[in-house]
Amino acid sequence: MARILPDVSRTFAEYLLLPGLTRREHIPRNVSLKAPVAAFQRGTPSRFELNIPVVSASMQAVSGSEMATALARQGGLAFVFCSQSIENQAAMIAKVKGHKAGFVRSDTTIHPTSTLRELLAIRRRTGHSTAAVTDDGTNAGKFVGIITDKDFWEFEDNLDTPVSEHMTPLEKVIFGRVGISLTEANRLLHRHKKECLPVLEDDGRLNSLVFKKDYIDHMNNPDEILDGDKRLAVGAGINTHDYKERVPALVAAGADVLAFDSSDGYSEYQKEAALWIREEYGDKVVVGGGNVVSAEGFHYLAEEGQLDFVKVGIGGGSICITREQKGIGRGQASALMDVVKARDAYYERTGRYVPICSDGGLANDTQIIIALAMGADFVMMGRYFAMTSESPTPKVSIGNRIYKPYWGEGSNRARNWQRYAEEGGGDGKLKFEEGVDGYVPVVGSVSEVLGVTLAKLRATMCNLGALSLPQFNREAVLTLVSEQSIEEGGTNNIIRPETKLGDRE
Ligand code: MZP
Repeated sequence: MARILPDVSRTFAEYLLLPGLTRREHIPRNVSLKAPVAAFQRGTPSRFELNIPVVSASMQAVSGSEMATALARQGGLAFVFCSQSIENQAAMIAKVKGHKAGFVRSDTTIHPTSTLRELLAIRRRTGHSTAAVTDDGTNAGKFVGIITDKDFWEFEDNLDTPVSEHMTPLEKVIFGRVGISLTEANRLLHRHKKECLPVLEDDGRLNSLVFKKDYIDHMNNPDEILDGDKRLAVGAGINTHDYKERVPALVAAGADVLAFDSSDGYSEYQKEAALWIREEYGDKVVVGGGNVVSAEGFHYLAEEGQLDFVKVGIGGGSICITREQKGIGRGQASALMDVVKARDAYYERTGRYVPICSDGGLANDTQIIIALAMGADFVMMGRYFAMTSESPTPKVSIGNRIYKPYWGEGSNRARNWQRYAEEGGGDGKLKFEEGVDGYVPVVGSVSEVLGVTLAKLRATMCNLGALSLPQFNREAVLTLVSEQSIEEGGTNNIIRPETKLGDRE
């Protein structure tokens, strides 16, 4: 006979936190939001930590290189989507890695005989206004000059004249040599009042560029996550089909963390693939997986599959219709609490701590806070980031509001049949969808939305008397709420001016 769990499947919206004792030291400035991503043994540090407990979903409409750069700068991590060719995904990873704290590989490079018109076309493609000029037009060619928008007027100068006529030639350029430290490079920029410093090899070839703008960004983003070579950190989604080719390409491109992107990870495919990665790379690669919604699923992946972290959540995603289509899934709060309990017992028994990621279905800031209080080490979100200016989709105007398209990886649009392999029947043909295609309002930049969310998180942690996320989980006392108490929690019995459409919550 089928087994029926005694407890109802619950969602985050059904819980509230009770405040704990707030002491004088409990102020937002003192709160640490560090979160481990890689599994670790009791008493040893995690091999990879986030500075804020937030990652973006491995989805076409969410995580490209722009999202990855923005999120790493804030202290989080993006998982660049894997529903694309290995080459394209590796190129996106390499682009993020090009942001070496200060030293950037030029992506806007031109030949001296190319015209201003050609330069404008390249600039439009890359979105950058400074171009290095090299003898062969590549970013590893001999450096001959630099051209920025200060060197010509698009609507006054003859756009058919060559770049060489307008550029600042090598003789007049302040540059550095390979080996120069970032501090020295920034000092040169400061002293000579320059915006960009080319760094050249001994034989005069272009190595990299250092921008004043990046120095300012760095000073404004003290939480940014860098690898050992001072390059921004980036994650990548992987699947259980082409991992033997995809993983080596992503690792070579510099991916710091990998995560299996699967709607149901409790499978032999995922365990086998995870063990293959461990055998090939040992502890050098941080790899997580999922998704699971039960203690059994957690043990299978964390213990038998030796994964570094486990994602929890099936069917809760904003674009997900898995529960309707197949009748599988579980309320996100119940799933999370069961897995956290299993993880804590496993840690107690073995001394190995496996971080938990709560993935999908977080409808507002409060639910992010509740998920972390319940013991998620970090949260993964799609919709939240799809709404920002850094998601890879174009803005569209509907009525008098600006939106961006957002679609599930299991939708016809994404055609991510590797994530939902069985549904594809292996023949690449869609039998039924598990995700939908829709629009979300545009809300601002990653740093703007995270600024608000994290301010609320820090404030709640202070209310509970917690200065770190593990302490937040230990101190958390939650209560189930009735429908009436939810109503009581909103504004009630007053008249309010109309709320603006598209407000985030
Ligand atoms: P959300 O933040 O938009 O609510 O949910 C994002 C999560 O939904 C992703 O991280 C992934 O686990 C899941 N997802 C992505 N595509 C689908 C689908 O097409 C899906 N069903 O469920």
